[in-house]
This record gives sequence, structure tokens and C-alpha cells, in this order.
Amino acid sequence: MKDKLISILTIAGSDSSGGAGIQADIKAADLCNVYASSAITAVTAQSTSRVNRVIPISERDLRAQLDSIIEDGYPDAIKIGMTGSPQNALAIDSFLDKATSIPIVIDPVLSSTSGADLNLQQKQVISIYNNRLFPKASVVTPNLIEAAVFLGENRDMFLDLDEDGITEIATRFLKMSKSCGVVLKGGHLSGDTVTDVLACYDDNGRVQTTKHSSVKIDCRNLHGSGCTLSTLLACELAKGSDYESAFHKAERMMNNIIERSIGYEYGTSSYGPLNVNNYLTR
Ligand code: PXL
Repeated sequence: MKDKLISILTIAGSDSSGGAGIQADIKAADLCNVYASSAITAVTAQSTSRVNRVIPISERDLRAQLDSIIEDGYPDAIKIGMTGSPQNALAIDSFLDKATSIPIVIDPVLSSTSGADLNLQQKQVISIYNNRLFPKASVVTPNLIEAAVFLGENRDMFLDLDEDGITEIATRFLKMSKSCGVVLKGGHLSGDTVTDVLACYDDNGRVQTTKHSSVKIDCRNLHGSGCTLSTLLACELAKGSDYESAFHKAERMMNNIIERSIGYEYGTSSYGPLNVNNYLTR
């Protein structure tokens, strides 16, 4: 009797520098001993310092990848990163209609670590997230800056929030998005502590929140950390964990990965990639 591999499908962009996007997702899945199939939404030409080009894949070619992947069966969870264009966001939306009852993690990527827009017609992509994709998600994983955009708020106000403040924003995002769960990432907070908050519903339909706080680690290798966290979550959900255990497991792994990347550097930017395998080999 052979063991069936646990698998996720990542639908995301390629990062030529190797730090974020599909490249980060596959490394993170591997770390969890989970198999990853991948559908590429866009090719980005970027170094560790800047994004030079964003080349969305055509909707037809994205659909062809998705249809080919499911010829081998459905994955145990789906992770969605950068969509690249409104057309691709809509293609993903119709694909998700076939993938009911599979955990879906949506990382609503709008811009790169260096600040470049990663989608064509960003406004339309934002409205597809709000109206179509978020309501289909098990967990949406915005950072504070993305949360401010989706909630139509001023981002500077969000960066000084305390733990109660970030918990309140996670709850607001949960209700606005109509998703089943939200992990709001507090990495951009100005203080010495980073707090991430999970907001989801209990069996009685009441919002419950859980936080994970850690001392901010003085580490510049954070390119790809958002992609990595959402993939770790997807892998834990693929293994059958509930939201709360998946959240705590993914958060603990992230802390370890970030801590262990401190002694390494790569590239010319002051920001380097998070390289998850440092976790294993050091
Ligand atoms: O970290 C966000 C992100 C997601 N996806 C791709 C990226 C980046 C950041 O650079 O390149 C493809």
C-alpha cells in the first residue's frame, strides 16, 4: 500500500530573484514535507532590490495550467498569491468554484517588498478580491498595508496600533471580507513587538481572535516572508489542522526561519530573501 502525498496547489507569480512568489511557496511546502503543484499567474523580472518588469500570463494560459493540474486530482489545500491582472483574478475565481471544500488561503499581494505594484489594473483586482475571492477563502493573510488599502483607511494610522488595535482591525477585515478567517500580519508595526492576529468564527458564529506576539527580530532577510507564512498555513490546513493550530504552528516556524536567516546574506539590496532551508541545515 502506497502513501498518498499531501499536496497543495500554489497559484502565484514567479519571482526571478528567487525570494518570494512561487519560488518561496515551493520551498516552504518542501519544508513541511508537502508536495506543491504550481500555476504561474505572472512572471516578474526582479532582483533583490527592485522589480524591473511584471509580465502577466494570459488568462487562457493560466486556465490551461489549472486544468492540467487537476487532471492529477485536487490538492489538499490551495494557496493564492499575486494574481497579476483582473482577468487572471477572475480565472482563479471560476477555478475556485470547482474546488469546493478544499481549504483556500489567499495572500492578497498588491506590491513587492520594495514597493512596486504587482498587478495590472490594481483597482479592478482589489474589487475582485473584495467581491469574489475573499468570500471563498478559508483564511486571508493581509499585512497591515494591504489591510489599510482593502478597508479604505490611512496606512500610517495602522502602523502605530497596539495589540487591541490590531485585533480590532483583524475583526473588521474578517467581517468586511466575508471570508472564514483572517491572519493579519503585524510585521510593519513601528514598536519592538510584532503581533499577528488570527480572527475566525467559533461554532456559534461568534468572532474569536488569537494572537501571536514576538520580539521584533533585527533581520533584513524578509523578502518572501508573507508568501512563506501563507504557504505554511496552507500546508498545515492541508494536513487537516484547524485554523488555530495551523496559525500557531506556522507562526512558530516563521520565527525559527527568520531567526536562523540572520547570519546569511544574498544579493545587493539591504533586504535579502528569507531562505527557509536555513532552518534545517544550520
Ligand atoms: O512578497 C510579495 C510577492 C509575491 N509574489 C511575487 C513577488 C512578491 C514580491 O516581490 O515577486 C511574485
